[in-house]
Amino acid sequence: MKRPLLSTAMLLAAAGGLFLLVNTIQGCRPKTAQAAVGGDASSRVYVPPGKYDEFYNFVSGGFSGQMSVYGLPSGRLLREIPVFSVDPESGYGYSEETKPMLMTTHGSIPWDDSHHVESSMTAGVPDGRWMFINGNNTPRIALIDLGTFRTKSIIEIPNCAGNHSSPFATPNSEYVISGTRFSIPMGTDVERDVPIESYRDNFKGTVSFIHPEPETGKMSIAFQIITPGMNFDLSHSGKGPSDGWFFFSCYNSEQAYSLLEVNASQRDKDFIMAVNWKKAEQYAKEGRGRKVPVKYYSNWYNDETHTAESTVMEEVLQLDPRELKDIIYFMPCPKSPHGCDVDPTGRYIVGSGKLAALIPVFDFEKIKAAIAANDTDGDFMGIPVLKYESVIKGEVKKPGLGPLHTEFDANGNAYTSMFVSSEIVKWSLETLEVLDRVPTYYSIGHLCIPGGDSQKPWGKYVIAYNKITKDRYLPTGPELTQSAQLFSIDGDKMELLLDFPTTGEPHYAQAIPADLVRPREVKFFDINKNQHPFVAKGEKETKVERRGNEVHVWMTTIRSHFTPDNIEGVKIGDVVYFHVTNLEQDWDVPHGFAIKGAATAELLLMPGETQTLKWIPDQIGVVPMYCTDFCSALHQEMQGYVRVSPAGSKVELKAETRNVDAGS
Ligand code: RUQ
Ligand code: CUA
Repeated sequence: MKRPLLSTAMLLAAAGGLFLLVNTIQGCRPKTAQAAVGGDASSRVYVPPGKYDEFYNFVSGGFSGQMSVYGLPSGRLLREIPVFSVDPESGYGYSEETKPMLMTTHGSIPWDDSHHVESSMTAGVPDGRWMFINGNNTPRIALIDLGTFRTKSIIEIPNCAGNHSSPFATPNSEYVISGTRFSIPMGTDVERDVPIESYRDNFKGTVSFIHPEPETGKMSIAFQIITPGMNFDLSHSGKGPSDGWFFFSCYNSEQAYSLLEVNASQRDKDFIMAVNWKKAEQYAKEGRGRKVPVKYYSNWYNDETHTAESTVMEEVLQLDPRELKDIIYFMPCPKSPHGCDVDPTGRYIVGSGKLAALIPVFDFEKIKAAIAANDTDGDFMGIPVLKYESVIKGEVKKPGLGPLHTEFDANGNAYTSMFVSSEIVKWSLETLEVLDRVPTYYSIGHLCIPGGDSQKPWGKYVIAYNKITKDRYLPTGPELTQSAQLFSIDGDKMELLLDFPTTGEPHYAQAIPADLVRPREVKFFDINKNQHPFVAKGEKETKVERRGNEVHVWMTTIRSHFTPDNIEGVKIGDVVYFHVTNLEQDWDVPHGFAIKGAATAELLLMPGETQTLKWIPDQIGVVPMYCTDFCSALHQEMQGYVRVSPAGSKVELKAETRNVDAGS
């Protein structure tokens, strides 16, 4: 009896000591999450039922190829927008109308690795009109219309491989850009079929300037600048005094083509590339480029025909900076820079060297002066390299380990994500002094402040997009959730308020006030403006028609029936196209369309919209179809049948909806 008592006392003493010890250790390590969250954190992110969030947060879905939309500060997931991915819920990428959106020179590519979300801007401020997002793997840029929260256009980028340095925008969305991550040999088949070890001689990079048409959102490539072979990583446009310029981080100035981990980490400094795009644009207009044959797709969704159109482009205009000597300059930047961020005033450019122990801040005034004075340190592959000392404002010393990305508030502060030391570091743009640091859980990649890469940061929050969640959530097997963290930046000290899970690995994001988006919101599509070639604008226009082995059904939905809902005369060997129009003209009344054995997706039809599901019947019998969206009290009655007969059957093709009089 005594022993246990003694043991308990000893245990208590030991536990007390351990507690003290742990507390002491925590003094010089990241605090625990509990210690870091203030008592009122929950009320500061709480959005009561029925109330709206203040900000939309548009977050890349990483390797899921989509973009997701959250409300802030609640962190509630509002929508996943399929972009480079197919979506069985809405039929995006599966319906006949949306298939062209995913067309590329490699055929239909229904997946990509999407990294960076960028706002369309007017006068350097996000305008709530569009979001852009890049596809890394099969180089593409997509434009999402914030009226419909749908992908409006996608352009493929030729002469590009790994479209990572993308799709950052100029202050009036004149251009969004694409910088190639991988340099590659370009040109004819013979010019491209070269030994990998001829990298230095044959491999080139490109940065492309893509113009989104303001009225339609259609995208085309205005011009493409050829660069020495290396890797472009990230970029941002100049603004204010540096408007007309674009800045790209470049690594692998070693021009390695194998084991880059080692071979591309040799030099102390790589580069930030400064591009005078106004000059380049002028040269392009003056015809000083070269039109080079190359195929690429530009896909655009027409909201009136409710159908995507693909245009195959045949050439691109290239500018060669070895001839047009004043369009690009290199600035040395330590070491393997990743993020390339421009402060709200447009004067300072921050390069974040993944392997650097400091953060260089470049001064655009000095860059201009260095260019004017030809203050160079020789050249790199024929491109002038400005002297580091001449273009630098200064360096942030000992910021942390593994700086990746920087965002800004409206008060002259910068916030840099530190991947290796897993923290956000706040520093002053004026003094370059570190002001505050806060741990992230864990290994932050990107970060985002509402408006934080524009001329008008709204501030309030910084959101960390983390690479590792480890022990933060209930485990879900080998794959743990991806996650973000919301911090308040209202005070001098950053304060952790909330963790929230994300879909796919989040990279960059944009957060903008909901008030900017809401005036353009589309509640439904006007059926009178529906120009779909197979629209039925009322039940009287529904019909069924055979064209060889194709059967076309003009079908309508309205609470709570399909017209027609009995179809006979379909035969094995037929290909059936259900062209379904939702006749509703009210907000939030979609209908679904599903048929047994459908191999791809359902259709989820918004009011006033027409979409087409292609169906190849493969079994004889009577096949049910039904509405998948609980649209009304009689939703479960919203159904129908298609009779499928053997090939060569004499059953006549007919379609009807029968009203059986209860009295008869
Ligand atoms: S990159 S961390 Cu595309 Cu920084 Cu994601
Ligand atoms: Cu229509 Cu359920």
